[in-house]
Amino acid sequence: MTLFIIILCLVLLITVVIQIGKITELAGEIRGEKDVEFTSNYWNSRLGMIFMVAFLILSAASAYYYKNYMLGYGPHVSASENGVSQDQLFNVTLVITGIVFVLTHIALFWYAYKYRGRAGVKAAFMPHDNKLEIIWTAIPAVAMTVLVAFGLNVWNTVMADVGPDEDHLEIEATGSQFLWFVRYPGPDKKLGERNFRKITNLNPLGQVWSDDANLDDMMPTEIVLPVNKKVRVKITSRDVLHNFDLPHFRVKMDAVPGMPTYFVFTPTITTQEYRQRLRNYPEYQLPADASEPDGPQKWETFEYELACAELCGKGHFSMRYIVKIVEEDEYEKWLSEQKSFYMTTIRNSDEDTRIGELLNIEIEDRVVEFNTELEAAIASEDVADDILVLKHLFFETGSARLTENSKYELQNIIGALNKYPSLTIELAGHTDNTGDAEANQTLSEARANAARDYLISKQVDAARLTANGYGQNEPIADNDTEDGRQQNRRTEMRIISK
Ligand SMILES: [Cu+2]
Repeated sequence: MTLFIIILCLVLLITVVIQIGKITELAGEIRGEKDVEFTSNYWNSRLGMIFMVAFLILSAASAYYYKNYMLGYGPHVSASENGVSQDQLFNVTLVITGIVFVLTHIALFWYAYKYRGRAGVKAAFMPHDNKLEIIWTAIPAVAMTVLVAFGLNVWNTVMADVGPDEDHLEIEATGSQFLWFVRYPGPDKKLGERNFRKITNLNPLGQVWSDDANLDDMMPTEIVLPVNKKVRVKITSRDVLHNFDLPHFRVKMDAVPGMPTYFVFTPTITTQEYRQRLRNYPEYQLPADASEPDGPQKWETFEYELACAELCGKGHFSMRYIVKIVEEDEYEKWLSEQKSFYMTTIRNSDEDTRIGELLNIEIEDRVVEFNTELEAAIASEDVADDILVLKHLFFETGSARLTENSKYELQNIIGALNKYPSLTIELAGHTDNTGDAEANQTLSEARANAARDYLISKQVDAARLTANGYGQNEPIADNDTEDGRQQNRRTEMRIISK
């Protein structure tokens, strides 16, 4: 029924329009049709001229009004090296096409005005004109050639890869519905191998754990980069097409599933410097949050950002990632605080394919940990600080046989003795209180001696080493709990003289 009424309404509407047309025609005939047409032409051509002027003025005015918001103008100079030439190319194109835009619009409306239909004037008939054809083909051809040549030159510079031995930082960005995974290579400066078949909830990039290069890779929650350092971003996608877009650096590249792409750029303005630039413009002196007029201003809260510039699905908008450009020393500090993804998330989980293995990365961590404690002890005046528990020195159960992995801890002691030539130490063995006290005493002595013997076998001067067993007499924790007993079964390195 509703449909019928709608159709009926439409039919009536069309009839009314046709009738109005007929009446207008009739009225024209009565008044003299030609006169009506010429009057209409006269007004249309004049109104067209007014429209043209208003249109050109408003176009220019709006561009001027918003200039401090647009990339490449006002405070938004390019924050990367490559962006400077891209902005230049854009401006040259804008000037050339801008001139053509203004001239063609003036010509369009001027001709409509000048050659409007008038009484007693007939249109000229122009069958063909070679000269005109040549002119209006040659001018755009030359303009296009100039623009394309300039553009190709910029393209080749911007898209150049890093040289084989060029100093640069390589990171990886993987687009996924709907977030970015950004991976840093860790101290080995190598990104580990990936295999999409290994992707799980815990391992979103499908990192292959048998590849040592993966073990120190990090996945921070923001991108931090040092200023004036060349960065190569390896861009991949896990599902659909995404686009890696850093507008302030004029960096933009598709993230294509199964086909890694890259972009090389050098940031030149730190986040702090960029904020200071914005600060000079009234547009950025407004409160960042309108409901908090006394809160921080827009320039203070500015952050560079990574966006996805491909409409990749309904959560597309959420693919925002903060990018911070900082000075070199601040970057080094930030980097040293980042943790390996494998060590924090995968190690000893169900997905760890290397459980039970002592990894190089762990050995290195232990070296750092040991040396930090040692240096604190050397620097300290307090005698209590001179006792270092050897946390990674172990013996087989009930015996004085050193476990295989204990050699790394003993190696740390050798390193300390080499570094500090006047250092002499005591190796102190301790047990918990389970079993016979006398047996514990003997075991602790045997263990301390085993550690000492090992060091002597590695060319350490025996005069710098003493070994003593303390049995169960010096607990550092409660012997009533398993955790406490474990802490009490220990070997210490006691500094005798520094
Ligand atoms: Cu996306």
